[in-house]
Amino acid sequence: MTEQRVAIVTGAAQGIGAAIARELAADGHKVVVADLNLEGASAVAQEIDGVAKLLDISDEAAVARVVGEVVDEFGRIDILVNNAGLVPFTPWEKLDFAEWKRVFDVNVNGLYLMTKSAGDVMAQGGYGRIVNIASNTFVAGTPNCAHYVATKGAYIGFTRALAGEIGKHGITINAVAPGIIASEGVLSGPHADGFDYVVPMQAFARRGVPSDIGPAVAFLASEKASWITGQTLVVDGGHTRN
Ligand code: NAD
Ligand code: 4PL
Repeated sequence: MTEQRVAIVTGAAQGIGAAIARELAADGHKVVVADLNLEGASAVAQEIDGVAKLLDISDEAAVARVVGEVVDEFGRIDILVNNAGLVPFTPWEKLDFAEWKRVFDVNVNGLYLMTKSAGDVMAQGGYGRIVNIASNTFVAGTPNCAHYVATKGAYIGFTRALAGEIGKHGITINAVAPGIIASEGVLSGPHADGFDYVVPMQAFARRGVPSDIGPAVAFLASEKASWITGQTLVVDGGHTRN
């Protein structure tokens, strides 16, 4: 059994984030389930003996407050999974500057705020595992969400760049790039039609589900992955091969 670690998973009230939270809890970690949706976060936290926190990752003061509360309660942060994000469906003709900025504010600015705040705590402890949830849309060039794909490219660039700066603190930072996954968010919107043309390109003829992503994240968040940093692992059932 490895040491119990303290993990924060953002956007963990549902979908891929909830599956990641369950996987980290199964590995024996204490998981902070952080989300805009406190009710959903509380349900997941209760199930895995974790802690729920109301959090908007794009709100600088809220991020500082939640990270401070976690440090007060547990004395450390070992694992950060930057999963929370907006998954819009916006054809280019409809993509105005307000929509562009809305998605960047959450996906990119939220990534910065969480990593800066929790990463500073990890640096003090001399150990850390950061896993950023990108997307295989960066590889596939998926249409109808150019702003979203641009933010996911930012995750991959940020992961590559920061790895070299925070290794000296014992921190690794990697990205996981899922393919289309039947999360609550995707199933409730027009991205759900994407399965019809993506599934035939995969190596396996079924829809990806959130529990297909959790194990890859948990591995990169484990002590075993100590020699892996700055990398992006595509987890998409073989949809793309890069
Ligand atoms: P989802 O929409 O089902 O769930 C997202 C969760 O994030 C929700 O609980 C929501 O409340 C929360 N959230 C949104 N904005 C937030 C904010 N500002 N602060 C805190 N929490 C916030 O999404 P999902 O499909 O599970 O996707 C999760 C992550 O996985 C996203 O980063 C997404 O880009 C990525 N991803 C999803 C897919 C897919 O096909 N579902 C594929 C590749 C990558
Ligand atoms: C292949 O990340 O990876 C749709 C919606 N299709 O959010 C994604 C694919 C979507 C994806 C994604």
